[in-house]
Amino acid sequence: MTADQTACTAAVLEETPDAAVISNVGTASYHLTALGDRARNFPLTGAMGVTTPVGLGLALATDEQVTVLDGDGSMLMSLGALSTVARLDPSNLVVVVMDNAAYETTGGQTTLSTEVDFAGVARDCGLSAWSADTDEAFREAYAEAVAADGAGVVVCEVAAEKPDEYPPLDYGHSYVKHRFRSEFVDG
Ligand SMILES: Cc1ncc(C[n+]2csc(CCOP(=O)(O)OP(=O)(O)O)c2C)c(N)n1
Ligand SMILES: [Mg+2]
Repeated sequence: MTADQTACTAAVLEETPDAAVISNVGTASYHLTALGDRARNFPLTGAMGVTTPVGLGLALATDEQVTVLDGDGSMLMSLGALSTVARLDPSNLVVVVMDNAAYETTGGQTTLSTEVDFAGVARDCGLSAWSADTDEAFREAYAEAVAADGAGVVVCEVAAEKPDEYPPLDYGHSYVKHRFRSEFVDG
């Protein structure tokens, strides 16, 4: 069974409407952007593998809710970041791993996520972790992770697909950066 990435991304925005949302390059950012423009969205448009580290840095710099929408390929690339998240353990950080078992953005090549228990790794690092493979289970797990003490990881098994339609990021990346930054520094 797999959850629907659009529905789960929408659930994040419904459960935590004011959250800063850092989304992985590609599919995760397409799903987020498809739900509308938001100054508190930070869609990464370059390197994969840094989504969770960027979210961790932000969570340490603000008391507000920070939610990462990572991909399985990106998470595999920086798996060690989970041990740093556990050590620093900001309770305003939730890392969601949208696990579609593929590098969907670059053509759907299979990843090794089927060999890796992300929730188990997160727990071994000392984090609270949840797994979900339906929209309802994801919403419940996400709400629990937000409410829990300490940082949390929610692994969501999703179908490998892009949203039907999503607006292009037709403004510059530096505009996104400055708009996002002003929310936390100047806002
Ligand atoms: C450091 C780096 N390596 C490779 C790429 C090319 N690339 C962009 S998205 C992507 C796939 C990402 O896979 P995953 O994190 O599982 O996200 P999905 O596309 O499945 O949502 C790749 C290989 C990149 N942008 N940056
Ligand atoms: Mg993937």
